Parts: sequence; structure tokens; C-alpha cells
Amino acid sequence: MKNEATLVIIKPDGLKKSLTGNILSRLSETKLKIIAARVLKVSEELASKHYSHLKDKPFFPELIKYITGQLHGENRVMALIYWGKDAIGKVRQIAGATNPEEADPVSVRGAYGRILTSGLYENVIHASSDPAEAEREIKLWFEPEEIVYELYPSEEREIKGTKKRAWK
Ligand code: DAT
Ligand code: MG
Repeated sequence: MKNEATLVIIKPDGLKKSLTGNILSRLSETKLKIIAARVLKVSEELASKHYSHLKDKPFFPELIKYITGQLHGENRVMALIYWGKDAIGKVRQIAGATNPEEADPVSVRGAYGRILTSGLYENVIHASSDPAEAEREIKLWFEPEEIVYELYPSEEREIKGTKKRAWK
């Protein structure tokens, strides 16, 4: 198994319920390395790009409201990149199944997730599902210079007179 990167997002309910420390402790059981982290508010644009594969689902509008913080009056999320052997599988294991009611009760989603009356799964944490998705998502959420390792090729670009690295 070779080293790989995966994106984790602690969603607005996780921050609102003060679960950040707890979730990071659970994830540290994997012995993976954190190679990037940021706290940010999620724009509608970032949210729609992140969940573009679900845009035809009936729960899509609610999902966008959720990740942009409109359901919780809390627009912060914490995004992290974990790196190491089988990172995607290890993090998905601790995250648990997508549906919180079907998730292992000791997983993050099993312990802290719930299903809203709207039907949306409020499942506290995002975790990339495969290497291609991980790469697509990491490039959406992070600039090359925000990551400690050089995960993917980048290039220097000049924007309004200042040089900046961008994904190729
Ligand atoms: P995952 O987050 O486990 O990779 P996904 O990418 O299929 O799952 O869906 C993204 C999010 O959308 C998921 O975390 C919660 C919500 N969601 C997915 N399927 C759903 C469903 N059938 N009903 C309600 N919410 C759903
Ligand atoms: Mg997914």
C-alpha cells in the first residue's frame, strides 16, 4: 500500500458542538500525518464544486445550506489533509458510513451524526472516498503553498504583479 492523501472536513455541526478536539483525537489513532489544516467559511461556489457529483439529488440544496453553515448559524468548517499508508480507507473507517443510523456506533458519524427531518444526513465529517476524488477535493480546498508536502504538480503564476503557486 503506498502513501496517499485524503481530505477531511469537520462540518459546521462539528464546530458548533465543540467536537473538533474529539474528532482530531479519533483521527490521530490512524497514525497518519496532518500535512495541511485551515479553518474557513465555505462559499456557495466552493460548496457546489465540492458536491458537484450530487447536484441532481433531491437533498442537494439542503446539503449546500449545511456545508455553508446556513443550518447551524455557524459558517466555520475545519479542513485538513491527512497523509500516509491507506489514508483514505483509514479515515473512512473512523468517519463511519454515510448514513449516521447505519454507521458503526463508535465511528464519528455513528456517535455524533443524525438524520434531519428534511432527510439530510447531518454526519459531522467529510472524508474523501478514493484517490481521484481526494486529488480533486484537495486542489479545491487548498493552495499548493498551504500544504507541507508537494502532493501534486504546481506552477508559479504572476497575478497582478505578485508571484504565486497554483495547481497545474
Ligand atoms: P460521503 O460523505 O460518505 O462520501 P456522499 O459523497 O455520497 O457520501 O454524499 C455527500 C454528503 O451528502 C453525505 O456526507 C451526506 C449527504 N447525503 C448523501 N447521501 C444522502 C442521502 N441519501 N440522503 C441524505 N443525505 C445524503
Ligand atoms: Mg463523498
